[in-house]
Amino acid sequence: MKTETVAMILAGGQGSRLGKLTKQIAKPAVPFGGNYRIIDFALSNCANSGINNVGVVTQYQPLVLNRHVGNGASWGLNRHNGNATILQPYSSVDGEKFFRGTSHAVYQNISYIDQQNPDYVVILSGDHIYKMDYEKMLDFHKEKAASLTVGVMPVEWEEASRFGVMNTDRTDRITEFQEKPDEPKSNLASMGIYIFNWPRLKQYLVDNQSKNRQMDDFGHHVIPAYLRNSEAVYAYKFKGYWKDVGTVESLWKANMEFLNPDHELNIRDTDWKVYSQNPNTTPQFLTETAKVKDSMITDGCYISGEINHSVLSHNVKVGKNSVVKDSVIMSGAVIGENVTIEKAIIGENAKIYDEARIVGENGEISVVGYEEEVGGYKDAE
Ligand code: ADQ
Ligand code: ADP
Repeated sequence: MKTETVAMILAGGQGSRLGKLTKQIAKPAVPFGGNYRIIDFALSNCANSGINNVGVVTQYQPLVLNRHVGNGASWGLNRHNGNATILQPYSSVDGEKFFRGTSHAVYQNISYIDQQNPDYVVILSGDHIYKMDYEKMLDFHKEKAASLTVGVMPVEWEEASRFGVMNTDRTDRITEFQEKPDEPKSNLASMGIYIFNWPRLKQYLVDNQSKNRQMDDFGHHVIPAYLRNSEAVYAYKFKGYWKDVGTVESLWKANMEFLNPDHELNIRDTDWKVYSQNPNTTPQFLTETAKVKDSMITDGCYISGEINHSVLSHNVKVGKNSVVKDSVIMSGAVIGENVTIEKAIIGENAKIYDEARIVGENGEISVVGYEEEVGGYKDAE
């Protein structure tokens, strides 16, 4: 059977910059915006762009991610002969197990892609919050007769060294590319979103592997090799909201922006829905002492305290006289009575005991990790 396009979502990064939040959970599986997990945005984009064959490449702490993604039915990916497939590292004959970098992870999954015999492969990251029609990017790719198209956006100059940056000519052809340079020559950044002609990419990955040349990372190796060989590499300019939520600050900020009813992302748009796999839980319940404003409260929550400008995921409990402000509380967290939480992120299933105070200060966000416990007997020393 012939499939025109296969998407590969890279969801294996450790997310070490999120610290305690990703100790036991892969970054793309981290809850976001109350109802969602980060990877829902990429999965929904695939479904909405008509790409139904999606490989999700995992590596680090994939259990929650596997359970969440399943076969992709929650995103409608199981229609039209498609589905989502979780791709985990396996031991090969030469004993190689873990994916070394982004393109090496694709190299290890050549057989999955080949089974579908596609013309194009769309490479995506599992940790970005955005809505994007990949079909429009594919149209651009075809129009330009490109070998590789990179999704790009201008970023602040101060931020540019965190990204792959490039210069283009008047036809949007990329003439120069630097991966995370100390001294960026441009602020036009790669979003880490690529469309490749599959037969050509496969040739690069296989040939260089057999010649033992480094071809493990898209930004460091594959794009520079394409440019050296004068492949047709083009930049597709994306306009809209896009955020890499790889740090505590960016994750907190993106959640706060999400609370804005006039947010550019417009999650209430019925033409481009963001889907998720939701737990079957009870309706939220606000007791007579609850005070809630300017907040997202998800199913299963049980609130007796005060919630102001905050995002609460599923099944969060907040006890009497507790105040939660400008914060993100992830699924299953239990907050006792007389607790103060402000400018903080509370990880999944964390337990915050009575009287605890968790307040981000001096521009820092206070973080309680996945399943971490704060207060109670621990403070009694
Ligand atoms: P980074 O985001 O720093 O830069 P990287 O850490 O390589 O790139 O991760 C990209 C994605 O792949 C992440 O979602 C990560 O979780 C995942 N990933 C990393 N290693 C993996 C592996 N071995 N197996 C599976 N998944 C893996 C990239 C580009 C830059 C660009 C930015 C935009 O290299 O040029 O500017 O993305 O965010
Ligand atoms: P961060 O930069 O916050 O650590 P990323 O998800 O971007 O988050 O991943 C960073 C790097 O960690 C990637 O280059 C990736 O190859 C590497 N990495 C991914 N998984 C593991 C792992 N299981 N052990 C060690 N390093 C890993």
